[in-house]
Amino acid sequence: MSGPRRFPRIAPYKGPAGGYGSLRSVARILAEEHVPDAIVTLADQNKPDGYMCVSCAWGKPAEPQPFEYCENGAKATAWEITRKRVDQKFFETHTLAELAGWRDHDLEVAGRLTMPMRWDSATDKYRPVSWQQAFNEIGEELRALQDDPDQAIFYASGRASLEASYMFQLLARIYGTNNLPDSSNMCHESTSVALPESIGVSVGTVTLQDFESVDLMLYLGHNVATNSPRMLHQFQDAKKRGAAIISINPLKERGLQRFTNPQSPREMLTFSETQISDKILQVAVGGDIAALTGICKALVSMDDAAVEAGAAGSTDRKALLAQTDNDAGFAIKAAAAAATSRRVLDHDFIAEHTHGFAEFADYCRAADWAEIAQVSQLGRADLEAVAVQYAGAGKVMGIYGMGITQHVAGTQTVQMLVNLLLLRGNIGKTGAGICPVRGHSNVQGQRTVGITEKPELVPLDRLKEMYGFEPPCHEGYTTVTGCEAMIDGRVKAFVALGGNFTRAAPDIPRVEAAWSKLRLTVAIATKLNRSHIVHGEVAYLLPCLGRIEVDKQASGPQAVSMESSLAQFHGSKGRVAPASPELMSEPAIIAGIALAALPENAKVPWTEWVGNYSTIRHAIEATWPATFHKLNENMFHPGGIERPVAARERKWNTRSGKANFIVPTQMFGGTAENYRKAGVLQLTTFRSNDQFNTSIYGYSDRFRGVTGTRMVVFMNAADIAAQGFAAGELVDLRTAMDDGHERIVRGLQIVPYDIPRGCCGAYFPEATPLVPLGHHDLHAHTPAYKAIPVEVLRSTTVRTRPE
Ligand SMILES: Nc1nc2c(c(=O)[nH]1)N[C@H]1C(S)=C(S)[C@@H](COP(=O)(O)OP(=O)(O)OC[C@H]3O[C@@H](n4cnc5c(=O)[nH]c(N)nc54)[C@H](O)[C@@H]3O)O[C@H]1N2
Ligand SMILES: Nc1nc2c(c(=O)[nH]1)N[C@H]1C(S)=C(S)[C@@H](COP(=O)(O)OP(=O)(O)OC[C@H]3O[C@@H](n4cnc5c(=O)[nH]c(N)nc54)[C@H](O)[C@@H]3O)O[C@H]1N2
Ligand SMILES: [Mo]
Repeated sequence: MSGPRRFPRIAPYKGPAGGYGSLRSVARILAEEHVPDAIVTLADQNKPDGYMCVSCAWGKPAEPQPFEYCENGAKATAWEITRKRVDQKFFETHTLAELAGWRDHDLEVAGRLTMPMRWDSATDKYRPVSWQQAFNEIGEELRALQDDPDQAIFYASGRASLEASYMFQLLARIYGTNNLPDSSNMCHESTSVALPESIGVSVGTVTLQDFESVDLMLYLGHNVATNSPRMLHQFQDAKKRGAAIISINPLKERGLQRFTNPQSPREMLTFSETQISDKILQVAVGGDIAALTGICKALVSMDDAAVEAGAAGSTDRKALLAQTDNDAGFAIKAAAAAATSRRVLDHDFIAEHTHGFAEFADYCRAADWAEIAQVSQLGRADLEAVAVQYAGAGKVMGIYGMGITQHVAGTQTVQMLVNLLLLRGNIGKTGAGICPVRGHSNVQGQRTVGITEKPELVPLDRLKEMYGFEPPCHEGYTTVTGCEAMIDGRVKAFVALGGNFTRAAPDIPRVEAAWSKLRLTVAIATKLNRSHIVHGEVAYLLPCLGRIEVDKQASGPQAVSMESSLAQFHGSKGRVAPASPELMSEPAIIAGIALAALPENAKVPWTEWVGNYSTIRHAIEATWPATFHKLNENMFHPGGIERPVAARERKWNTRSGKANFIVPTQMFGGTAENYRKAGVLQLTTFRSNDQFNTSIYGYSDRFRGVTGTRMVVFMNAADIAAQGFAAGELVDLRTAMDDGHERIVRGLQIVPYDIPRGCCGAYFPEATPLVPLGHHDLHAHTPAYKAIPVEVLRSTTVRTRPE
């Protein structure tokens, strides 16, 4: 085992996001992974003719920076092209029972998987198996379940290319199931359910160019410096142009505060920083609907005041100001001042393009300021000030991440943000729009090429016509319903195209227990992780090429394509030698399983596809001709191929034919159970700066000042004192929800932190055992990894070693 052996160090970080801290951190990981020369490789990252970063999904500009990568993109690259290997000897040395005691970090840092393996029950070790034998046996296992194909789940983590993903969904559907959950189910599914209802598209409407003219960015629930650092360039440029950013986040994340561009010699040498947020509103965890309601309420009352002013004879401004002085506060005054000349809301847009405004405005008028303040923990004056700034900005974006989507009311929160944008026509206008920041580098694209449990999102008729089979038309499992089915014993087989399902899904102990009872687990993966150590009765480990590696097939080196968060398709060419000569590409592995598991079907050219990926792209184009136009021809075009997004053109593919205002049904984003009960805190789980989801790179969350451990809970000093604890003390967290299962995470060290009272934070996946499976978004089924009611208990754990 490797990894830090220092005891934890907790001390506030004084540097900006980016800057020298970023360079040091990159240098450290390149050294640890033995790839000091990776700098040469990195020069190609996110370039029009290079490879697309395996970290986040942020857009790739037509005119890239000299180095279009960030600290965490460089870490992700080093993690993939590491010189360390998990070879036959590694598995000869360690039983799985022994590996079960290793930390997530230790498993992955061991290096790249090198050869196909099958678990051997006699020795409790993974043993080498030939590719063909693995395919044949997997095929046989899957065929044995064919009488009810819904016994198998085909999961995809959002990294695989459009080409591999297209083949994977076809494999599942020809097999007979729509059980195609992907990491999106745990991530932005709330977006994918919310936006079609609100504006008729499932993706954001903002392009990179829009950042060149935006006036105001409302930025909610996303940690830019850690999770999409390249976005800081757009933020910085916009700020320098005079645009404003208002952040709504329980934490004052460093990237919301200050940034030094590590690629700018001038900024580095002069230690100059850009202030990113003009204002950070520290909303309570789960308080966003309330906060957005407050802003909308202020706007509606400003607009109502304008109407009144007009009716009262708009010349008498002074009298109106005097009249409002006593009661309604300064926002109304501002409105009154403006009222003589114009309304606050964009009524032309509302009349022509939207539906449901009257009801929404009534909801806002009726909303109670006291409740808004209580749930959001934000002052009325602060929310009114945002409303005034919003009303004065021509072009506004709503940008958001997991702090918004991973809630019981996640879908409603996204729709509430859209409501706010619609009030002033901020959708379908240059420089404005809704901007969900997606996670995995191709998670959006996987949905676009059919990886979804919802059959209505896929042109089944086209698939039937092209491939001559009867596609299943009943809904498949989401992540949550899939876990329930596993726990109930209805699911027997799990085929994973990447990812680390048992660490990513909620309720880890229950899911792990069900996982180890599966008949078959198949992992197509680059690195060893917990989901391979906990395994089914029959288990295969199929190591694949990463995207940065050269992928040589019959017709020569292949390229792949993907879709960014900003709905652009990009090509990607691998450039380093494969980690092992025995690796296969993801398309080749999927084809191998398909040929072994499915009945013969000459209409599906699996082998031809593997020989030449451009033929897969032709098939993708033929399946979705309106979305994929000239994918092969233009995928290396600088800036990528822009995917048509109807809402950008103010074409609303909704049932009403308009953009819909949607009234939320609850003010708090979590559950009512134990909300505001004495001693109960709302826990939010999030990433450190030293991980990619379940891949733990190291133990330094630099920006939050936590080094050497991940077993911490961030708490407000007043809550620590009120509950009789002390900073640095070890505590246990217990979920305060009663569904017959006790959920405890033991031995977390208290870190006093600037987080609203009644809330606390901890790292994903260490705190995930606290998330009940039943605690999920009401509409989208996204697990609610944020706003989990927990109690803090005195711990019986004694720290014997770090972590
Ligand atoms: N380096 C790196 N990059 C990544 C990833 C990674 O792990 N490492 N993961 C990728 C993936 S798959 C994804 S989905 C994204 C995730 O990127 P983020 O969306 O940033 O995800 P989290 O780390 O969960 O951080 C959530 C943020 O929301 C805030 N928050 C928590 N609760 C609330 C709330 O109730 N309301 C509001 N307004 N804010 C809240 C937290 O303080 C935190 O700043 O990043 C992607 N990029
Ligand atoms: N508590 C809590 N839980 C969460 C979240 C949270 O905020 N809080 N966030 C959720 C979110 S947003 C997401 S997206 C999920 C993430 O869930 P997943 O996508 O399932 O998990 P990852 O950690 O990204 O998967 C890492 C593994 O992917 C494999 N891998 C890496 N690169 C490749 C590749 O190129 N090909 C293949 N085939 N395999 C590869 C490696 O084996 C690695 O171990 O977790 C969710 N879980
Ligand atoms: Mo994600």
